[in-house]
Amino acid sequence: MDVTVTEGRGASMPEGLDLKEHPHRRLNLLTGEWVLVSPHRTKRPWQGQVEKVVQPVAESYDPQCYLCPGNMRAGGLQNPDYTSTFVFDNDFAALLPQSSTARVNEENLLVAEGESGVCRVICFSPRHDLTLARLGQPALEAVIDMWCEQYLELGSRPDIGYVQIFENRGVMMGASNPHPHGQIWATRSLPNEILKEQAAQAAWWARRQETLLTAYLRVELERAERIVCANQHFVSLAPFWALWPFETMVVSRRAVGSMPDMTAEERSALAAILLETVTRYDNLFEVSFPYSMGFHQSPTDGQPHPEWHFHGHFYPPLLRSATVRKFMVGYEMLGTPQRDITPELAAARLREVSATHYLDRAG
Ligand code: H2U
Ligand code: ZN
Repeated sequence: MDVTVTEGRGASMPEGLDLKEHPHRRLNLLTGEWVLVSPHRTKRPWQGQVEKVVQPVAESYDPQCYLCPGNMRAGGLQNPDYTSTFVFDNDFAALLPQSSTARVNEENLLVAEGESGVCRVICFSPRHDLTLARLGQPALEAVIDMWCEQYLELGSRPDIGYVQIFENRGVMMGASNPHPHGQIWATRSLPNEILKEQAAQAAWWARRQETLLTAYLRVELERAERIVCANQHFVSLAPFWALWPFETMVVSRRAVGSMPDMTAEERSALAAILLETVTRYDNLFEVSFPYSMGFHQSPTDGQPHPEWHFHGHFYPPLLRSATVRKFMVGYEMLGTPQRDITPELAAARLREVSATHYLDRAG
């Protein structure tokens, strides 16, 4: 897909397209889907819903929390007195390992398939009051080690084709509890997003013997305008096709398929880039920044996946302040997702804020 870009403001439509000014659509290379960008629209007034400002919780232990060490869970089981990370099978799992995998097909009109899988909950820390942004490097490295173990354990099972690791952060994203935790859903079949990314990456690889994200990262590093932060092994950037206002993607510089394929140094650099990304998020509006995040890694379906390039997605809902969020409704449900603020502006905002957490700054 060729996109002609005209730099600067001078160009008048329809001959030139100024991505800073003119309505346009951008192609998501990973999914093959378009996103509508309306940069001229950022000044529209807002009289809609105002969200509550969420600050990190104060207590390091909450006797009512079902994730704190030693506490009773809603499912009736008691948590151990864990001191680092803690993983357990979700008491209200959306998937069950023993489900039938039979197919139903009535006249090619009513098509269904049994789905089996495993759902787990991961506590990142025994401390109730910490978020990913407040964990610190050693604790986050322990979380990464645990993500690796889970990916290997679940992924090695013949009935698991994909291991999705993710975190919902904040009430705005539907997180049920402020205690720092994430989830794993491991399924027999490949989830929708993975199928799309799989097809795009495989097509690119077949033609070029280079991963799609290796090529994409090269262009982004040359242009620099969408880079949020970077270290020796990872880059955090606002993707050209970002859909959420402050969406970012964390991409490994080396084309590794999954976390366990990373060297110890790379894993430690992954912890550092994740910490910096979420710290910059918190600093944007000086609140505990809500998001859904997760990692896209090689499927564990027993096939070779040279095309897969590890990356993480952060999808935060906040738009212009701590209290105004983006809704994916109307045209976005019925037509195409749309954004106002450009990814270039969002990346600049995230670069401008400090890499030191606002709660750690004196004064
Ligand atoms: P979220 O905050 O992202 O919703 O994750 C919490 C998960 O924890 C949720 O899937 C599970 C819920 O089913 N859970 C338990 O397994 N046991 C409990 O005691 C409460 C919540
Ligand atoms: Zn707790």
